[in-house]
Amino acid sequence: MRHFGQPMAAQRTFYLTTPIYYVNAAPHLGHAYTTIIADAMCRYRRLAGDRVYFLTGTDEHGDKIAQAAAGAGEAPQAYADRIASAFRETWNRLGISYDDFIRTTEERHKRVVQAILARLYEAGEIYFGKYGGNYCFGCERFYTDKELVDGKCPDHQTAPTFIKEQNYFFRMGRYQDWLVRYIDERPDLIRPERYRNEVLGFLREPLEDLCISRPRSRLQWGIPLPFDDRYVTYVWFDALINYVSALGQPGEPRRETFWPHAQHLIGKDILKPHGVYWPCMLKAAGIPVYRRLNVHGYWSLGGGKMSKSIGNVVEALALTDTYGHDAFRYFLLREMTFGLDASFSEEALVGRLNADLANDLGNLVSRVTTLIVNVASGVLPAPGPETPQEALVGAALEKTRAEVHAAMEEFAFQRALAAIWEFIGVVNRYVDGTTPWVLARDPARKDRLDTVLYTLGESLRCLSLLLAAFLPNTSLKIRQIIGLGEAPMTLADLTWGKLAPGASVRKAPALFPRVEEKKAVPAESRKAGADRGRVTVADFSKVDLRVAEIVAAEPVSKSRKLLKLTVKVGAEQRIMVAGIAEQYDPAGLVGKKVIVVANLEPATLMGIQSNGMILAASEGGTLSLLTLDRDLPPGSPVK
Ligand code: ME8
Repeated sequence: MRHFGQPMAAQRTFYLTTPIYYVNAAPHLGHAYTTIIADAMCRYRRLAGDRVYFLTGTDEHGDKIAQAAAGAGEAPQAYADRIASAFRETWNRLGISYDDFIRTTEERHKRVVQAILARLYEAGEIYFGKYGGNYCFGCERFYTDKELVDGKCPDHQTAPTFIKEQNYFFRMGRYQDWLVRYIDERPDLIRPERYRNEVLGFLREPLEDLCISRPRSRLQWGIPLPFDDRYVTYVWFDALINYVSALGQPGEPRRETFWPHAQHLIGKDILKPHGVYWPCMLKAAGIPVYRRLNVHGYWSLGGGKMSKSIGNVVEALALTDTYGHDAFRYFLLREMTFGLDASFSEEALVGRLNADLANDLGNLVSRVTTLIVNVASGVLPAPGPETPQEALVGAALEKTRAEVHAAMEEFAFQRALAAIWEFIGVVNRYVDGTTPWVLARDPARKDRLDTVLYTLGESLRCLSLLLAAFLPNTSLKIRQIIGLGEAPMTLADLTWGKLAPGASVRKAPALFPRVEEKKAVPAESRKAGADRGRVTVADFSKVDLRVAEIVAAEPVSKSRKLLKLTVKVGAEQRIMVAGIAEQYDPAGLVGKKVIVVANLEPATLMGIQSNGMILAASEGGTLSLLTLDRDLPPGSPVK
């Protein structure tokens, strides 16, 4: 049976675009980032019930494409066809749910560009003139002296070329005052704030007219001007128009539906064309301005030890095949704060994979499904009476749902994921706190056990929905494990209690197998316990605290409280006996990283020699193991 809990919010129309990427280079990490976050956003909006159109594509005209084709010994069109297919194939492989892929060499695009040019020319918005200026071919635009840093383009670190020729110009300068006012009145037009300020900064300088053409004698590879076929249009005037040309001519249904509901997503490198040229072009052409420009920062390649092999951004993108598309997506979405720069390294990716995906999420799914299969034969029981413990999980879900929603309004993917991981933490603690494996031993507590198992199954259903936009493959796997398969879902189903009792639950294969770090054990940890051994109570600094990984855990026979744990501290393995059996399921402990006292005198407990002590906090009978909030190898010292 389907439930219709909450009324759907009014349907919104959402048109999201990525930049159209130049075909002079293979798809790389930077392109993948923009496209992946666009995909996550569109999936989220579709789940919210919005009418969504997601556009990406390729920018195929201009000097640098012509040069790249010549360098490859190919005709420009054949070259552009080949690279455009590489982009499309990459997005298909990564599961990008784009609705349309526009290429600037398509007729549908050229028609709209020429129509807009003709209209602007007739309206006197375009004139023929002479101009000399400093031109950066990397950016395909002129730079003012003020914008150059030490005489070089700040993005490409190359000296510009002085170009002086007769060309057509768009009277952009006319729109300066209008644009400043337009942005002033709309605090949300350009986000995050820093980029809005940057655009207003550009507009404090006099806005010059925009050169929009190249003589064909110098550049053949472009769209001919409808009013002078000795010229082709210059790259930005061609490229920016893709955002409307993909929707068709005015009057066509798609154009009428989705324009001006456009939100553009770009990297900070192309802020000026999108924040200044494009609104002026739209205004002059009598087309309403887009709704919002969302600007993200730049990835740089970090120099981690594992990453020696990553010399460039294309190799960085190849890691998506090594570690899986969902793990790669998770890293990009979680690691970069939208709007700021971030550093990419294989180590950081593996760290997040192990800590957040294998440990927090993967262990939760495997614990819960193993429990339901082992103690309820894989059939989700109907819940018995609820207690405050269940209410906490329900409240956490509500909070997460609201936080994800607020974060997604801001393109703050990192905040959305952090909120979802808080929910995962709440459910993991709920398992630890309710100890279902203990309840299962007592037939008199079956009602309580049923409530706990139902709560856990329902938590997985909610999690599959929360994760759907971000980790689509993982979300589907979880839904299959809890018997929901590919049944349609919407965010309106994110209310507690919708999973029908009786659902059949399967044991989950590991969603994210841990990746062994290839890193050498830090030198310091190899001498664990050796020369820091003289511990006195007064001299805390002599207590040798280390990160340790639990590799095996089993109950100690005849003891209610003790578990025998095998832990890895640096390169060595040790046995430690810990009084945590009433609070922790042995199977759920494997793979956890904990903090241990490594230089404690050995002690014998129930006949087992314990070589160290595992640290836990406790209050009112509740124990909580000390774990790491960021992954580090076993043996790492704690200071
Ligand atoms: O500029 N970090 O195309 P392009 C983050 N054709 N994002 C990055 C990145 C990095 N290191 N490197 C690239 C063009 N990007 C024009 C656009 S739009 C009408 C025309 C991403 O192939 C980011 O989205 O140089 C950036 O804006 C875009 O790729 C530039 O792609």
